[in-house]
Amino acid sequence: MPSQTYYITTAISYPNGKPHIGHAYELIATDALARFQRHDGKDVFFLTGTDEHGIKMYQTARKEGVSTRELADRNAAEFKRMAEALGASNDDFIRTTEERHYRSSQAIWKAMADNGDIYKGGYAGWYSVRDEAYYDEDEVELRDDGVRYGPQGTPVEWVEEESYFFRLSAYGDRLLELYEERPDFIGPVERRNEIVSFVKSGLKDLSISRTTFDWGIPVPGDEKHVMYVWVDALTNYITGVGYPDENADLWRFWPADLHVIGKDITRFHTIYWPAFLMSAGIELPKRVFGHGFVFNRGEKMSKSVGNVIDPFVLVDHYGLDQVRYFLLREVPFGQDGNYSHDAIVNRTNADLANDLGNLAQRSLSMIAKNCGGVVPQKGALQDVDTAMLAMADDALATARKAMGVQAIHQALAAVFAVVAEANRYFAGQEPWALRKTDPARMETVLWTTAETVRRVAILCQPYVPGSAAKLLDLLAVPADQRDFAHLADAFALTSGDALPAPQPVFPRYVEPETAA
Ligand code: ME8
Repeated sequence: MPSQTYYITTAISYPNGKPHIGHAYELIATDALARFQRHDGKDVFFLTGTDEHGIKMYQTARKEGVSTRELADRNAAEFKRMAEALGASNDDFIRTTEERHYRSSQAIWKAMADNGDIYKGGYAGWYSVRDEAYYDEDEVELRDDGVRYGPQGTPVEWVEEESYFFRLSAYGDRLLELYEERPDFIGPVERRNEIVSFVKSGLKDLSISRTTFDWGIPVPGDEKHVMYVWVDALTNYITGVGYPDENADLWRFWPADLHVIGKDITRFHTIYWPAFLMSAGIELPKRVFGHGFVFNRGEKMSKSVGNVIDPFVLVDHYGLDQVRYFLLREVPFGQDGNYSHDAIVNRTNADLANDLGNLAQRSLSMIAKNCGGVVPQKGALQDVDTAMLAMADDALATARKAMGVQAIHQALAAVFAVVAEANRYFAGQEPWALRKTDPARMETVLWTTAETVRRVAILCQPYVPGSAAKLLDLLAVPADQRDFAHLADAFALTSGDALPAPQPVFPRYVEPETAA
């Protein structure tokens, strides 16, 4: 039986600058969700990429005195490098300047036009270049500095030009029906409520082309116009799986199971995108999840404040899995969170080095010293042992449920509750004391501990893939027996199997010595 498909995407980032920690956060979280589904037996396709058109790109390039293409090439390369540095397991990386994407965007445009949803008119209204968004008069506020700002706090400018429009106003009722019939379409629930009330307040037709610059995808049949950047940006999700070729092998992944995005772009993904798809007669994605923002000690990061955190520096300094673990465990996914040195050091040392690292190191060292470097003999299990092992099984069920609603922090909490219990088990059973009094029981306790570490390591792979793989290597777990299906007793450690020499997997973070 072919396995069930699972298609997951991140937002595609504007390459008008280098990637920052917000981009890293989204990619790491989506990667954890993708890896989880793969280990859970699904046939996963994971897409990320860059959103290269629009006025923001055009203006930044002019400011920097380079061509828009050069700016896009330079920074898209940085985003690709970030995906590698973060250990992202994306199956493809799409750039909206690729030929395949021109074809796809023009095809969806034609499908919407054929459905009678596109007409030519004149636009006069407010536009935020930073958000690449149109705002209504009542969403714009004139502040003391004499500048008008949109609802996300970015400056807006007045725009008047000939434009094609999408008949968004005709989709209000169908969108409300969608949110009603499929309550899981938007997560978390706060985002859903915001969107429902926005749509209830009435939708206006949407300007979907521009004529004052040419950095975009030409409108089919009227090349004076380029498409509004969000029309082409959203279309990346279907380009990535072969649209408009619905016979493409990858098309089996559509509709997407999950679009992971930041909360600031929920409106585009839960109003415009489903309306475009309905118009073009394409199935809708199953769910859109708007995560929160990561701040630097409570402040919004911005280039002008100079507090932008470079993900490459972060990973070099703390280690990749330390950064991944921190971001996924510390911040409830869906809420805003803070980055700080103290918080990351605390998580690294308390959870990874002390709890999981020490458990593995102490049990494996004892095995190396006292059991001849092979998996210990498993004698008859006592209730404490079976309860310990069962807890790891229960953690899978909890994690699966949590990851299904993108509660990544809860999934991790369930796994680390097993680690905490395993530490209590190990301390309580005192295998070092049993060495003299009951060596057979010592071996059973060490076997149970090592087997718990195996289960925990399998469960940890989505979040800290490199370190989890090292742990599994130390337990000599074959590479093809590391999925969740292998948590079962049938794949448990076999007494007598040779083990490599134990090595520490999670180093403690030690403050670099302050200069004398
Ligand atoms: O919005 N914390 O691109 P983008 C968490 N091109 N997430 C953050 C963040 C922060 N501090 N800052 C940004 C775009 N993000 C469009 C998307 S999708 C068809 C087009 C998130 O480079 C942001 O919410 O501004 C978005 O999901 C992603 O990073 C890319 O942001």
